[in-house]
Amino acid sequence: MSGTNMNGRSRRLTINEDAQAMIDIAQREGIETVWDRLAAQQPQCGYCALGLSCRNCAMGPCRIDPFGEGPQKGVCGADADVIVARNLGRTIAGGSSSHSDHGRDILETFSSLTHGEATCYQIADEEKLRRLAAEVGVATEGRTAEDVGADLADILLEDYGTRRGSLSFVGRVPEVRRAKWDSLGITPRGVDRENVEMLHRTHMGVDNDYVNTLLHALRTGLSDGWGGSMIATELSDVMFGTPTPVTSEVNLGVLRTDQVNIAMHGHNPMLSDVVVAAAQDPELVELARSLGATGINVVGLCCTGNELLMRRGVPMAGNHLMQELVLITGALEAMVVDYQCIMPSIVDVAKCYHTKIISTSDKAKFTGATHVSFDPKRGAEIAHRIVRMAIEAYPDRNHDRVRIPTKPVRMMGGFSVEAILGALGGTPKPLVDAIAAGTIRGAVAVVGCNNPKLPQDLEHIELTRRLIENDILVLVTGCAAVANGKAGQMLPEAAAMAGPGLRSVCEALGIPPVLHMGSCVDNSRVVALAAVLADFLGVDIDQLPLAGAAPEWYSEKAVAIGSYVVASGITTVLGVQPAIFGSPHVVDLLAGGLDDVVGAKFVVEPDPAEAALWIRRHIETKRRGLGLPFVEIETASATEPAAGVPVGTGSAT
Ligand code: BF8
Ligand code: SF4
Repeated sequence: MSGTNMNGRSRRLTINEDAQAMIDIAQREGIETVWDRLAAQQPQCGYCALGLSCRNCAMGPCRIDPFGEGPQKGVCGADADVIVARNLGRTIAGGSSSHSDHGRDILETFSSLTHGEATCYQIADEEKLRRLAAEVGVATEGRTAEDVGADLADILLEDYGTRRGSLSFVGRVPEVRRAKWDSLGITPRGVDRENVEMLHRTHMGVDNDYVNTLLHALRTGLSDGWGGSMIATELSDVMFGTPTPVTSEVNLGVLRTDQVNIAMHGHNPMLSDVVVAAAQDPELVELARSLGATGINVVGLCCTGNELLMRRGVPMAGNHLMQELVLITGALEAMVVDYQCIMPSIVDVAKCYHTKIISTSDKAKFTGATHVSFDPKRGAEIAHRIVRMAIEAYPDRNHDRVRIPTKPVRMMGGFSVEAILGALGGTPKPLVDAIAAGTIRGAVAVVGCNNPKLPQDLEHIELTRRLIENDILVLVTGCAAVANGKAGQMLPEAAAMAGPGLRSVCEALGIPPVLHMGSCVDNSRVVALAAVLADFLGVDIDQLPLAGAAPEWYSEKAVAIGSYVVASGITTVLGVQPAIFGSPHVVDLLAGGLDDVVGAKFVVEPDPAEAALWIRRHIETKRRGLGLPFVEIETASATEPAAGVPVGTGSAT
């Protein structure tokens, strides 16, 4: 659309036509984006990339020389192992806390709702509410949904503290796995407790044994996956509805030239859901018309976009690296944000247009943005105000600068565990039978972010393509799901891209070979599904032919997810190297020794072809272990991480 090629730079940065067009415009018009800033940061700090720098106290900052010539200990005496383990522990606590605090916000609103406050929210799935309540021991017979919900909320609020021996949803974990966690001392007790303890242990002079620190890091991750994130997912389902299959559209083509466009960016559905409702208010639609627009178009970005797509079929503008580029369309009246993964730079990009950046969480203010403090108890009223602000910006739009570069692609979402089991007739048996027969070899969760160090979406798409064509079912969440959607891999017709076995199953059920399970907190659905399959077969999760992959991860939250997925027994392949390679001992533990204790480990493989081969081999090994028919996969080359120069950290510019 721009007619310019800019020496092919944009084609190296992203595989998507919509993003390429916007990057070309940004470059032509001198608008700075994430890729420019990544280039300006080169060379990035090698000590930090290896995890070898520490600034946990004022005797530092310290660094360890990876070549053995300079200092081998920090001022306090901490060596490479201690420093790398502490840094990783704090990273996991950062990610786990983010998901869990999001979960707490949902939980507190749910609690208010059961006490007759927060009246703009409802109990949308009472059946699920009663099921969850019964699961954690709340009496349900003859009681109102509100009374049951109030007791459920109290129990889950206690899960954040330390009153209980272990988290409520740990009861979903197969007994044999729980016993493993108990013997390692990593059963998560309280959500806040594990995170606070991680910060305590990593203060100078506390936990100076890297193995001990890393075990607690796993427990901290588990408090996210089976705690904060799971609470966020389950109560969002209760309040907003448990997702069922739904078709929508994705990429920048979802914006409308003749409508007020509002992008919802961030994570928490409490805000985005009421904004979607307000945008349908006839009074506000009429206001938009009176100002020359034909209507109001709400679109999603990142994980709150996934929440809206999964439950409401709201179209998706894009994933992480699209947040600046969507502004460059000139077609957005407002970008409304809550928290997490929102680049501060959006305020500067928006200044080049008429677009309002509206921040809403008192935890997440952006200098230069308009702040509208969101209070769930006045959710509907505040959402109206926000939509009105967007509409009032429409007359300021410069229509000559509106550039919507592509037509949208259709995609299907809505595959909650309940929806997947529903599609199978209410039991995992058909899926287990298909896996046992080898029609489907196994399943892989491909999750996580975009990272500007890699060509946007390339790894997600290529890894997924290779897995489905080899009859491996792919489950996706977060920004990965958006990548697959843009590539057309998430439609029932995409069954044609799958191998003959997976194709036949998808065609029989009318489902895509790549199932969208939701936002990043919804990775809790992935581990819950794994637990259901393991229980059905009477085995532990690590025996199942499963794997995880985070090909383009960037966020602390992704590290927390990886840690609970691995601790739950699912080996996970990372496409970007984590900052641990300064300690060969830590690498050996995470990429090797862990397998002996939790039955899973981390693998780093940036090449999607190699990653797919490694995963296929892993899945066939698990099949063999279960006594199922297996095939020998031609051996993949170097796949396990080894200490050395980090990969996946160079600039793609
Ligand atoms: O929680 S996948 S870039 S938006 S961290 Fe962020 Fe990564 Fe996207 Fe959602 Ni998840
Ligand atoms: Fe240096 Fe130790 Fe302080 Fe870290 S904790 S900054 S290694 S003295």
